[in-house]
Amino acid sequence: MQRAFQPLMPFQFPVALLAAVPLLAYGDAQSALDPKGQNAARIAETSWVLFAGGGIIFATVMILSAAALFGPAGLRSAIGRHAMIVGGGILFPLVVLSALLIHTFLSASAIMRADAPPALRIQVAGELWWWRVSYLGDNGSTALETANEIRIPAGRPVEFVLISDNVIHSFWVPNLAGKIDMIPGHVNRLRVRADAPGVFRGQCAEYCGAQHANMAFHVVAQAPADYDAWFAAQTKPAQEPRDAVLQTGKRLFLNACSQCHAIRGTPAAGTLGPDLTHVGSRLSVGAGMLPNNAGTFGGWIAGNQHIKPGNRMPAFGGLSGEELRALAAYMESLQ
Ligand code: HEC
Ligand SMILES: [Cu+2]
Repeated sequence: MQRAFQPLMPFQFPVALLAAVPLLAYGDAQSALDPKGQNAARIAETSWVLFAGGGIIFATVMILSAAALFGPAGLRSAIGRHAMIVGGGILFPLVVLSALLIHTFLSASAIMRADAPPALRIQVAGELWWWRVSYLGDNGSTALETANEIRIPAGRPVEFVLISDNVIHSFWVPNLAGKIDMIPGHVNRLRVRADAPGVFRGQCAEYCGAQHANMAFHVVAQAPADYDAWFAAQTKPAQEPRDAVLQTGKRLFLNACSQCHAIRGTPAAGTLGPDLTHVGSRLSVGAGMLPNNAGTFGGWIAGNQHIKPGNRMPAFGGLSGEELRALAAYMESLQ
């Protein structure tokens, strides 16, 4: 009979263990066990309390079972007493589970409670398969739109306003907070405060279609003064092409790409894809998939359907090498 899962062969164990090593090494940029914000710290604490509680109970039950099976007759009859069954079987779980439940409720309500009005509201919309990021002004209108990267001032409370107009996504930056769904027709809010400057990776945590696993982003927490400087630079229109190659790139862009992408300061005003006004200043290309440089821009433009099959951008494989280089250089120049 065929079994769905064959047991691991002895030589496969070390291989499986080795495969887990990169996961551990990668752990700190995207790990719920390495909290870098208040909200995540509460969740990590709750996990450890539950883990320790479960561990102690498991060990106790195992020891009692061993004693009941193999212990001397006196011990075995002590374990079999009526009081032991009522105490260990009913009272103990009631008390311990209630205590753990209360602890969990208290930390959950501390996470939801807003201690101060947020310094900043950022709306994040789950798209297929990328993130539209809008910094909201005081009146709720968009002061700045960008994509796939969220910068926040460290030490300040930030509120994420999470929406979707397509399917359900889930917004998760494990180092900063718990995950929360982005539901069409519904607004969810998430409070986050990063303890210190740092770069954290976020990931869609609800299956949302073919490229769900490649729907990632970065949160960059900066010292407040650096954040203000970044924000001021981002609200400026795009840089004008400095030389002939970049001019060619811009012309090609306005012909082939502007129906889907916006670049402020040019006639390109499409909204179907990410805003590219300062795309060269971001950390990644393709929603966290590739590092950000001229080479990966070129690769993305010509081969994005190989890199991220099914995504909503057509591949431009028919461009000449020269055209592709000009477009990629133009993207890179948009700092
Ligand atoms: C039909 C609409 C459409 C057209 C036309 C289009 N794009 Fe895109 N583009 C998208 C979408 C949608 C994404 C997001 C894909 C994803 O990550 O799932 C995207 C992503 C990108 C990205 C990555 C942005 C980021 O933050 O990761 C770049 C760069 C880009 N496009 C450049 C171009 C260039 C250059 C052209 C013209 C040659 C072009 N696009 C034409 C829809 C389009
Ligand atoms: Cu998603």
